[in-house]
Amino acid sequence: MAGEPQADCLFCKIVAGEVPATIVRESETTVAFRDINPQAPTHVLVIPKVHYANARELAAAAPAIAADVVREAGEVAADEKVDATGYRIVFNTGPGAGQTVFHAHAHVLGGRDLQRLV
Ligand code: IU
Repeated sequence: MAGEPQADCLFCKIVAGEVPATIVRESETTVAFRDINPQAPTHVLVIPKVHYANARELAAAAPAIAADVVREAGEVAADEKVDATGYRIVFNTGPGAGQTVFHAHAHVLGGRDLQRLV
């Protein structure tokens, strides 16, 4: 059921402590951990503890938790001291956008010159 842990979901397993991750922050509703394949000096994923396939489904079903994810992403940037120089929060949504893990997550990227995308 939507929102419930999925047996085949890697990020649900990280939330459950069944798969190791380098956790940098945790809140009642979110977990933030370092990406295993970092694309920038700071590359942290912020995920909701509840399972939704992407940011749109999360925001539709649990808008307060979607807001928690965005707030925690900003706190990660401050913790990592990239808030002054600038950072990017990315929600890849759908395979065509490069989404490979279908549990909503925000990438927090910083610590290098990030090219303007749009
Ligand atoms: P994407 O937006 O779905 O492509 O992001 C998934 C990210 O999850 C990607 O950057 C992976 O490097 C990252 N990741 C991870 O941090 N730990 C894992 O065990 C696996 C993927 I699998």
